[in-house]
Amino acid sequence: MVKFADEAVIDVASGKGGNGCAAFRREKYVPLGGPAGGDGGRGGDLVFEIRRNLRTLVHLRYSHTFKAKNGGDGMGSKRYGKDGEDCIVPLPPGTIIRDAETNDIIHDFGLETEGRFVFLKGGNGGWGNVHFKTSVNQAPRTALPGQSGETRRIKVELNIIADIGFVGFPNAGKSSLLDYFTNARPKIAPYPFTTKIPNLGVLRVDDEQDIILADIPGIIEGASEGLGLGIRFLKHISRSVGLAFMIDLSDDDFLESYEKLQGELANFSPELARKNRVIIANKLDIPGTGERFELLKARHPDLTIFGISIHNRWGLDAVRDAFISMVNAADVQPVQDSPGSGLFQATGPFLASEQSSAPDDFMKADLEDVPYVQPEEGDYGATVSLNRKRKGRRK
Ligand SMILES: Nc1nc2c(ncn2[C@@H]2O[C@H](COP(=O)(O)OP(=O)(O)OP(=O)(O)O)[C@@H](O)[C@H]2O)c(=O)[nH]1
Ligand SMILES: [Mg+2]
Repeated sequence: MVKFADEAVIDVASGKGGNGCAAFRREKYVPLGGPAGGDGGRGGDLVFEIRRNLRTLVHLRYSHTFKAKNGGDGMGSKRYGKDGEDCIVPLPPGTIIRDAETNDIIHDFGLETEGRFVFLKGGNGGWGNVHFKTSVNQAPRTALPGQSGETRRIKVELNIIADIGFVGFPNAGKSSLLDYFTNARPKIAPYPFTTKIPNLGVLRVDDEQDIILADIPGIIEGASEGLGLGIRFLKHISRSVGLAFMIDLSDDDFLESYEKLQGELANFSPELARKNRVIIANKLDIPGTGERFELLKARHPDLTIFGISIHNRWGLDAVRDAFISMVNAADVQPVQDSPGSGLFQATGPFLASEQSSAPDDFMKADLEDVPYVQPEEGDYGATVSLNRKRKGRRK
């Protein structure tokens, strides 16, 4: 697992143009050779480059200043200064650039997965005295200085682009589901707020497609007012194409969970609250949860509800298929235009007998030796476990 930086303040600067030169041609047998001072070279640009294989801002954490090279000065014999080299700052997709002082968004790279963006142009080189020769002034001594470059302090912010974000109360089994579907190994434990920073994992569909799943810390009622770990982590799923609401059927609050979670989401962002979703009712292996599952379905007849047990591996293939359909549907139509909840029809009743039963020692595996990173005060990020690049989507 990698400690993950999702914000950095950096100073960026483009290069200064080189100075023009004031010089004269001095050559044997060429009297009054005239002005021969060359122009200064252009200063380098400060360029942002989106690289799809980058996932973090960790490369901005330790070097804070990025400066393009200055242009070279012009020289005699009409030699021009060299152009300054551009400075390229690599950024992961999903990066937002803000002004460090005002916090205004300067540029949002959104879903762009590659491309270059010239942020600060280098200064032009100054003219050498060859440009100033006129009929009345045949020996100009004027040459212009190079234009200075620009400097700015900016805040670079990363919004993880997950395809599906998990939302749920603490202890519902979100991390367990991520562990089941992906190569990520988040900490799983029978107490609330086990997950303190978001975890990402890749669900491998086939050679052409991967789906990125995001497990974020549990939210509780009042999270939007700062209770629990708050809802700041919701920003990490704000660009996902769909949400999976995880409901713990062994929790006595199971019937109201969905509305409460939805309320917290709406307080964070109405757009997030409108995203396509499925409900996943977990822990069906616990006695008495079957009836609760029926009650939950009756309460939300218009929503897709899957009953699963991660311990017993029940119902998980259907969830996987739903994730794939949700992502594929979003590739065809923009998320904003799609209907909020009507995309998926309710599934048939959960039939335990149809599911393969697997040894329930799953999840009891020793996860203790997985390194766990405690976020520092005021510093939050995510763990990422993305071993495959995404291909063929979101070009
Ligand atoms: N009986 C049963 N327990 C489960 C199942 N899935 C997960 N659990 C248990 O539920 C507890 C919480 O699981 P986590 O995956 O850590 O839950 P979480 O939603 O990530 O919790 P936070 O990180 O605290 O928000 C663990 O003790 C799991 O072993 C299941 O299908 N059946
Ligand atoms: Mg967790």
